Amino acid sequence: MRLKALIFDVDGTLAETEELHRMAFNRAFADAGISWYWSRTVYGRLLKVTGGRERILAYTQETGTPGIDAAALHKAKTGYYRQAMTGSAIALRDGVERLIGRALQQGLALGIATTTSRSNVDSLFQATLGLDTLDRFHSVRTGEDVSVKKPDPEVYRLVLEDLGLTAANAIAFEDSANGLKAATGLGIRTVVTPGIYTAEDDFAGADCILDSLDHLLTPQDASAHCCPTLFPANWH
Ligand code: XBP
Ligand code: MG
Repeated sequence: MRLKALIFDVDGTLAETEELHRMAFNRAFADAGISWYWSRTVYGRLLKVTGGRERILAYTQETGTPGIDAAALHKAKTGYYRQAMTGSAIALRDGVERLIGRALQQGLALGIATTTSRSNVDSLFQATLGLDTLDRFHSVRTGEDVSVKKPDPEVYRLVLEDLGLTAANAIAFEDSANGLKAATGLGIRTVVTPGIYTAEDDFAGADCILDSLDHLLTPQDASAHCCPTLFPANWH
């Protein structure tokens, strides 16, 4: 089936954002007078729970902490994340900008399928490619649009519906086992670029695992990395 769309996860795939998320969580805890601190080790484990509010709830249960208002804490965290993103020198992962440019050049549709909120997607684009680039995405679906977050495929289903396409027309880009499950749950072919927190995840079922999306942009590289069959011959 003809390739018509590329659908991107955000956190970990477009950019390594999880350290900013972690710092924002910790700042929200400190400001609320809660004595939690999520180290990298703890956060790496907690990332298996997708969604920031859900992650707070899971930790509340795990630690048996009384009196936690997960929704309020998560709202504060989102504010701190925006602030941190605004002042940060965050960079997109290798190959992301060129891949988006190539897709637009080739007339492919672009989608976003993420667990995070729309405001966090906006913050990242504001700090990197600009909101005008985000406007060129034909579908942006977030954790706020779904009743169940990844690994459930709902967010991908919404993006495909928006685009009026089937799974066979799209390729998804993910960095985590939860994201991979969400995309492949609908039969979408998936390229995985493992990130700092997901290197040890199980990526069985991925069509291609790359350390960088740069490899998709030159023919020799793509052949060497098992991707030539995913993209049309005129792709490079
Ligand atoms: C990433 C996540 C997100 C972020 C935090 O999942 O799980 O929850 O860690 O975002 P994916 P929020 O990359 O698979 O979409 O706090 O805004 O939920
Ligand atoms: Mg991700």
